[in-house]
Amino acid sequence: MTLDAPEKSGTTHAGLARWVAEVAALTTPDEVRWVTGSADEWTELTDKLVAAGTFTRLNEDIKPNSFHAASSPEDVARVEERTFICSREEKDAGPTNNWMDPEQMKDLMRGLYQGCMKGRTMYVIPFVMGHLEADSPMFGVEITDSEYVVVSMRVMARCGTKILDRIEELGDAAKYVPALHSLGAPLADGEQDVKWPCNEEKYIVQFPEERTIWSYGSGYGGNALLGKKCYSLRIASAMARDEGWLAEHMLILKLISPEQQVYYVAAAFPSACGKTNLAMLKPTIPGWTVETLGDDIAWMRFGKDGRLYAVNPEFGFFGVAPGTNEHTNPHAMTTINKGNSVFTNVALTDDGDVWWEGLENEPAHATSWKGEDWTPDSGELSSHPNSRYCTPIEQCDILADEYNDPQGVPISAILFGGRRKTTVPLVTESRDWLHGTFMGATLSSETTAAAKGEVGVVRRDPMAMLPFIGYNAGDYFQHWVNLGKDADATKLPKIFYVNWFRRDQDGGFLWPGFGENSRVLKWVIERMEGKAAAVETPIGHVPTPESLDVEGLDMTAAELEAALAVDPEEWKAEIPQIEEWFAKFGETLPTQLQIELDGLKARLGL
Ligand code: GTP
Ligand code: SPV
Ligand code: MN
Repeated sequence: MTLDAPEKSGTTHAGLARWVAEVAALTTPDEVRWVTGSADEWTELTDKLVAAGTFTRLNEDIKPNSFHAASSPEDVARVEERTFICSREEKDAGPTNNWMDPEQMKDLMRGLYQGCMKGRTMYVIPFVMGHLEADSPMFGVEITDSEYVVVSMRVMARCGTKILDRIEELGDAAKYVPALHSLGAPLADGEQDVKWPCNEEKYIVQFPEERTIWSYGSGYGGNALLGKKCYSLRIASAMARDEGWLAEHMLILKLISPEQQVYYVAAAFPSACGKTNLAMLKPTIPGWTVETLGDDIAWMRFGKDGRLYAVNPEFGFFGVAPGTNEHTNPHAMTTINKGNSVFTNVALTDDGDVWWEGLENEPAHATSWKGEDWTPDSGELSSHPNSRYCTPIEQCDILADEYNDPQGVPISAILFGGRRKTTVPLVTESRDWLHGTFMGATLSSETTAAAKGEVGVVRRDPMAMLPFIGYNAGDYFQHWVNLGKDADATKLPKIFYVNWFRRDQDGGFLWPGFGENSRVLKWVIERMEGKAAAVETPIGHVPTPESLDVEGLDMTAAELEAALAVDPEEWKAEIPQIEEWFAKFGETLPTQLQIELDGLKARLGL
């Protein structure tokens, strides 16, 4: 889709015009600009960011039309403690979200927003998550005072005049999510701006009943690109509950077998746990091919044929940079090397390229994300562990054609997975939808640098959605249970639980991961086709060592056995943690999940 179109100085949509005027009156920017999505606008804004020192233009011969940015060291990740679900009643936010009364929150934030855009330009970004041609296009309008946000939004979502035109055509029938963002960094007359303006005080707030987002104080990714986590997961999950569909933190991939059979797989792993890598997997087993549909978010609705269809609402990848290289993710490398990308909090090399830990060709000298001299002997990371590339999805060389289909693709299998050093085997097949829902609801993972806070702590992260469920997580579990109850069981995706991150005694990964994960995908497909063997264990079906294709894999029989092992003692130790987790939900915990837990305990002899 080309988004070039003449600039608009306002809108004929009365409701939208009123909201923009109200926000401008409150925040007092110097100027209001309507984002068009044109190529000239991109050039103007990126030039402005270069002049401000926020962006460094990369070497045109290496990465054309691409930029390096370094954030304030205080603004490098999502801030879960500062994220709120402001439903009218506290119980509707549930035990896993921060909550405040919506009116109280608005009073507080109006105080913060008062005059907060002084000295800056206020940009109005009309956007749509998913396809403009969808039956009910999912519109949004983000107001922001950050050029970095405008540029990044243009990569991550379909934005601009074309979208506004459609909103105006639909008039009052156009439903859109108003999403207000400010850096919280007004400029006094003549005051020189800093490279990365933001505010120590941060609020990332969703009003699920009003379908509204207010964000303040951060310029970073998920806190500021409001179409992404705030809309497509937190607000959309509340819409999905009301309307009978699912908004999930999932990648979508297309898998083609040597027999040219096509399967679509969705997978939910917590932040920085391997979605982007699996989405662009380059299979190591002969004859199998993977194409990409999405790497972070899936919206799934039942089709007329009773199958669950998934759409990726995004337009770009906002991927973890460290660890990305020609071996782990060659297709991501091809995508970013085409240019038109923004790199945040990675190192800048002396020849005007970017570098990060794990990338090939380590430079002898670079400028670290902190702006300091860096050499391999510095003893410091050149890049923040949550540094990211922001790149257009249409540049992906293995993007599936179906990406452009507003109906989406029918999902055959859903994988849940997390980072666990112990206990959780490489892959486990659930018995049915309910058992799979139990696996998802009890999913656990070690925390990562994608959110502020301690890294490596095991926590429950249900369906990889802990920071993203826009309502009561107990009700969310019930929603999953209900969808399964109302569906034709033979058409539901089969649910599996994977763990690429199990360790041996020396702390090394037991499973080589990345392209080798194709072996697990093959087993998943063969299970569904009734072709692969499995052993029944208390937690579900796991592969027999012979049923997994390990041809050509450099792994001993003992290592494979360790990767697949289900140790009853480890699982017995897991039970009190699951009980403690479930106890949080009180009456909102679906009885079906309690029954699943009781069944697991019985099978473990407890
Ligand atoms: P978000 O964008 O934060 O939602 O994360 P994501 O789930 O897309 O994570 P991503 O694929 O970017 O992976 C994050 C980290 O996990 C990177 O450092 C990868 O190198 C590492 N990783 C991904 N897949 C594997 C794997 O199969 N094995 C191992 N050991 N590491 C992996
Ligand atoms: C995540 O944290 O899960 C991300 C990055 O995908 S962010 O957009 O910052 O949420
Ligand atoms: Mn994510």
